[in-house]
Amino acid sequence: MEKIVILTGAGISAESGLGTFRDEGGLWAQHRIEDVATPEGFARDPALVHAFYNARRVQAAQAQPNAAHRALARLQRDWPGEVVIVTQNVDGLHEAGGASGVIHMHGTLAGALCAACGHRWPAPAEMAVDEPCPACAGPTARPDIVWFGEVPYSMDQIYGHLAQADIFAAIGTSGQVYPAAAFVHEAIAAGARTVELNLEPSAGVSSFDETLFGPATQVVPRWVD
Ligand code: BJW
Repeated sequence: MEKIVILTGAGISAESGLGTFRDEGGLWAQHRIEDVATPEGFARDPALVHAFYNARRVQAAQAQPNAAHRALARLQRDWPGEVVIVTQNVDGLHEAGGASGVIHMHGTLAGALCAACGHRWPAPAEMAVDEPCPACAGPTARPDIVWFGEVPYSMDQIYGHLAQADIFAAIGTSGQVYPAAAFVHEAIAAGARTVELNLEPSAGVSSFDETLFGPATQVVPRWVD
C-alpha cells in the first residue's frame, strides 16, 4: 500500500482568508521578518511580536477550513495506505477540516512556549509581555512558533516519513524556506513520485514530476478525487 506525504504552506489557507507571506501584499510586505519572526526581534521588542501573533491568532480563530483542507482529510480517510500531512502553517485549519496526526513543523498559534524551560501550553487569546510560564514561573512566555534561525519541530519524524514516501505532494508553498523546501529532494531519493499543487510555479518547481496550477480549493479536490 502506498504512502503519501503531503507538505502544505500558506497558499492552502489563502482562500480561508488568511494572508500568505510572500505574495503581493502578504505578511512580509507589511512586517519586517527580522522584527517579528526571529528570536532576536522578540528579544528587542516582545510587545510588537505579541501584537503580530495576537492579531493572527484572532484571524485564525475566525477562519474556516476550505475545500482543499477538507479534501486532504477525505484522502486520509479513504486512501488504502497512509497519508501524512506535514504543515508549515500555524493556523490549525487542517484539524478543523477533519485531518488527523498533522505534523506542525513551524509550531502553532494555539500554543505558548516558555523561552526559559521549554514548557508548552495552550496560548490565551491574547499573550502579553512578561507573561509567566505555568511550569517555571519565569516571565518568559512566547508564541509557540518556529522563527528563522530555530530548528523546526519533528524533523526526525518528518525525514522518517519522507524516506518511506511513495508519493510526495507540496501544496501552496513558495519553496523559499528551508528545510521544508528541500523535502522534495528527500522524497526523490526515496523513489517517490512528486507533485506540486500551487497557484503558480514555486522556486523548486523543476524538481517535481507533475504540476497542477490553480487555486487550492480547485486543484486539491481535483487531485484527491
Ligand atoms: C496559493 C494560493 C491559493 C497563494 N492556492 N496556492 C540560506 C540558504 C538556505 C537556507 C537558509 C539560508 N539562510 C538561512 C537559512 C535557513 C532559513 C531559511 O530557509 N531562510 C530562507 C529565507 C533562505 N530557515 C530557517 O531558519 C529554519 N530553520 C532552520 O533551517 O534550522 C536549521 C535546521 C533545519 C533542519 C534540521 C536541523 C537544523 C526555520 C524557518 C522558520 C520559518 N518561519 C516562518 C514564520 C513563522 C511562522 C508564522 O509566523 O506563521 O514560517 S517564515 C514563513 O515562511 C512561515 C511559513 O511557514 C514559511 C513558508 O512560507 P510558505 O508557506 O511557503 O508561504 P509563501 O507566502 O512563501 O508562499 C505561498 C505560496 O502559496 C505561493 O507560492 C503562492 O503562489 C501560493 N498561493 N494563494 C494555492 N489560493
